[in-house]
Amino acid sequence: MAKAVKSAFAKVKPIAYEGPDSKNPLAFKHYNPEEIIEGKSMEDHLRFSVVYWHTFRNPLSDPFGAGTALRPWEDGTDSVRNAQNRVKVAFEFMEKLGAPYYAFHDRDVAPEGATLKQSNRNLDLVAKVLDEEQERTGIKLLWGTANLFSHPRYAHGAATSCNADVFAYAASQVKKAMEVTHELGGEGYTFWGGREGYATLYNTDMKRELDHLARLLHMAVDYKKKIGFKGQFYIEPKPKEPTKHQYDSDAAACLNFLREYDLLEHFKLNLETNHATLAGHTMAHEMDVSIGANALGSIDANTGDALLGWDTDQFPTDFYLTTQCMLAILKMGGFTTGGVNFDAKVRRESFEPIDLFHAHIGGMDAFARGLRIAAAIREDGRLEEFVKDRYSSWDEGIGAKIESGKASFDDCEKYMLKKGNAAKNTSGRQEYLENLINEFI
Ligand code: XUL
Ligand code: CO
Repeated sequence: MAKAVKSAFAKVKPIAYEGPDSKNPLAFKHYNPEEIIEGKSMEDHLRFSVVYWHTFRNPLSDPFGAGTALRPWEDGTDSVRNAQNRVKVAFEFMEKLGAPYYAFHDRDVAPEGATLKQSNRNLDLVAKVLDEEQERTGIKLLWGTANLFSHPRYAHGAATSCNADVFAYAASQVKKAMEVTHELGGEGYTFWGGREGYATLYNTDMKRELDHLARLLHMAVDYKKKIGFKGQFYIEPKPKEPTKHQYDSDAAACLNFLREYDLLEHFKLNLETNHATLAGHTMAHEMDVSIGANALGSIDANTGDALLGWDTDQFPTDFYLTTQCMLAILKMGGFTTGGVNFDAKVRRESFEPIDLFHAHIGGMDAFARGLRIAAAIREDGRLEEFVKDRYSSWDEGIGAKIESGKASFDDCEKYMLKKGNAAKNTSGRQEYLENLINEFI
């Protein structure tokens, strides 16, 4: 039985901003929540969120060995009581860290029961403690979601399963997860593809599976209206893992799917860095694609490893990456419902509870530094000016006529016959621009 833990992190004081010269590993060097940047506090720009699944449920196992995580507050059972106790530990951690938000899957916070009814009851019992702890600390729910991929029933997918009963189970699970997210005042609800994809086309009716996925999302849209949930729905792209081909493979594929099935007005995207790189894109690319469709909602902040080809979900520490993310977020005018959600895990070798603090402090500092750098680049203005200038031929003359739809093929030909040849190109100046960015890093 779990000991009623008074304090799981008794030796850790609330993490404070001590500035870039501090040598204290349990202090922020860059994240200064109240500091105003571009008219808004750092806290409001970044809206940091801790994920329940990696930070409190990941045993740190890998395909070659058992979990290494030392979590002294765990009693080793999958009981509701242990789950309720863990909630208190989680909130102590988040409170000391100073994270304003968290995110969870239904099955991270409460154990799965033998039946749907039991699972729902377990979730209610734990959600009660989540509610109390949110109330006590002021920490809010960024988004909730349902785990539709761990249980063996989901081996062939959930909404895209060949087994209609599995769809019905998944729909019931999403219904309950949405209700709990709503009760806890969640600002969003995420649909990550889980096992919605295929392992081989020999056994797959892809069109039928995609129709079913859209059906589940339409049901969710209807139910959202029914219960009056005002949070934002997100789709989270990922190209592979666990399936060979995930249907929500990247931002462009998700946007196309949402448009095709008349769902675009109801969803935004939750982009994850390691998913972008698995898809062969940079995070900046995925963010730009989404911003172009007015569909960037939130980000799962992590990073992969350049030498490992899988979803390592490491904490982000690279200032170039966080600068690019923050340039995109500032460009879109900031988050509304979304935030910087650390869908990241400590590595198997970092198994002590204190490593959870080091990891989050590093990620928060990296994003705070990225925010400062991005704001400085914007204030300097040379980067923006360069891009503006690069397209200046579109601001007048034939360019303006084409852009506004007032020029036909005939007009283009007439213009070019008279001019004889196109104006000379100018250099793209990539090296100059890379040097310019380095001035700020
Ligand atoms: C899996 C992943 C998920 C989603 C939520 O790669 O990113 O944790 O963020 O289901
Ligand atoms: Co994620």
